[in-house]
Amino acid sequence: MVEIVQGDITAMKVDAIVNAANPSLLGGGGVDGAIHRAAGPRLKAECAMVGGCPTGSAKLTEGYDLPARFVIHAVGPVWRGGDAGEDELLASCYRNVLRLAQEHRIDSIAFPSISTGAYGFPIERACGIALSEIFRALDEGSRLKQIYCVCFSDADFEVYERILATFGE
Ligand code: AR6
Repeated sequence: MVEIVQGDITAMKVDAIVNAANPSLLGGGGVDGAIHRAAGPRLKAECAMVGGCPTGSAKLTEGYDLPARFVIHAVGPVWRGGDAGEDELLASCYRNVLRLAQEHRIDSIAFPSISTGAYGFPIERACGIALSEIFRALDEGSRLKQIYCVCFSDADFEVYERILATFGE
């Protein structure tokens, strides 16, 4: 049900993929740039109408040219050393994505590793937060049937696999 995969999130055939966006929602580098390139210009047009998204929150749009029907744009925190509320903001990001998935009757979803690229959040700590929130939502009766965590690098994939194993214990 929760599966770690390695690759490009834009290729995922799921109801929704999650974007690691910035508060403008107008695109950027990393996974955000890849999603906008693959979805085509209509995505940016819809994002411009949404009018931004605060850190720790999430907004849903159509997926346009992507295989996924929806994109859920989540804005993670910039890492500032760990004492600036980063853990709670990242957890809030995942909770808001999971709430939107429930509201929009989404059965399958793919997450990138939010905040751990350009925003500098340490991968192990971010992964623990991501998996805790995902398993909490499942415990609380989320309708999600398939949840993928898509890792871009070998190193991130290994971290996710190792930390996922501790959740079954
Ligand atoms: N598929 C899956 N994961 C990817 C892909 C992809 N195609 N491309 C990169 N990643 P980042 P952030 C991984 O920097 O840290 C943007 O400019 C990447 O290796 O994309 O939340 C936004 O506009 C890393 O593990 O997002 C914001 O300004 C993870 O995705 C800012 O970056 C997240 O890295 C957000 O920074």
